[in-house]
Amino acid sequence: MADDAPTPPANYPADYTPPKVWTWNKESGGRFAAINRPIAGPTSEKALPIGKHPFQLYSLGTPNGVKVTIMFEELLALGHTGAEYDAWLINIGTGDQFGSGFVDINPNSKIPALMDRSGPEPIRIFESGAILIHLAEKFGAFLPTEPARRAEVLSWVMWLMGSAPYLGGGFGHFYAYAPFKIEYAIDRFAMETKRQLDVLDRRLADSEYLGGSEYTIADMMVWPWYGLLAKGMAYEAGEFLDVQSYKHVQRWTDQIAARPAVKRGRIVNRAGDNTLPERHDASDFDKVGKPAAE
Ligand SMILES: N[C@@H](CCC(=O)N[C@@H](CS)C(=O)NCC(=O)O)C(=O)O
Repeated sequence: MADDAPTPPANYPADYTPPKVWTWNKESGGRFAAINRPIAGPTSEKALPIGKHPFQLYSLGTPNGVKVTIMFEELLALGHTGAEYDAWLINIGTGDQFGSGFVDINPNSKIPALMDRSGPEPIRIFESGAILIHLAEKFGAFLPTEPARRAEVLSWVMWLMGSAPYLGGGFGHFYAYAPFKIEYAIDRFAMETKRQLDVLDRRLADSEYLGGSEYTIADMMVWPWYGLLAKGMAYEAGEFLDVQSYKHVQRWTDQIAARPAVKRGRIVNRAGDNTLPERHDASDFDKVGKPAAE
């Protein structure tokens, strides 16, 4: 190295170099350390409950879970009575996602997971994007059939599946959940998150919804992540990311938040005031004391 070359920054811990082969010899630290592990598969025998409706959803009201409850509530609001569903709570903090019954539906041990029991043979579906596409195709709703419009919607659906892990697993993890702050990691993922917000902002400057002039599964996929981020409701990072400057994202976020089905869907599988930890009937919303009028 030349004498005037800048000194490279220290690793953290300063004496750390990655070993030849990584081994799981300690908890990683951070908010979700207790449920992180480097192997898949069930850790306990645990059957899942089955309710009375054609669709059995096993989930939690996180941004990934909310996509599906919004879709069900939107379908029901359109009059698709065949979209009635039971929503069961999967507590990922206590490891419900590693029970054998859940792993049978989702070998990836993550919510949301859906059993479609409406036909002669039950169908399992995991990955929120696959679930929304399955429901959209089944009910012929929220996914255009005309090739160009359909391609646009599916492009945004896949954009979300590829982008959200940078927001949640990247920015959210290092900004809010990691046991200490690492400037390099926060800078890297803040830059990417802002770039993604700008992608959405430019699209929404030209188009009322992500897929075009109609509300579709693309909006239902993206809103729970980037809409909540835009309102400062994710990672307490509104000011840090200057979310107010994304004006078109703000307009679209408010428009979708005002939909009655979205208001219902976002309180399902959550604990706390004015929420429904489980949902087994449309009348369950009355118990919350805040039924959203159509
Ligand atoms: N790509 C998946 C992501 C699902 C996901 O990450 N779910 C999280 C909650 S938001 C989870 O279940 N985490 C539990 C774990 O990692 O053990 C999807 O869209 O369905």
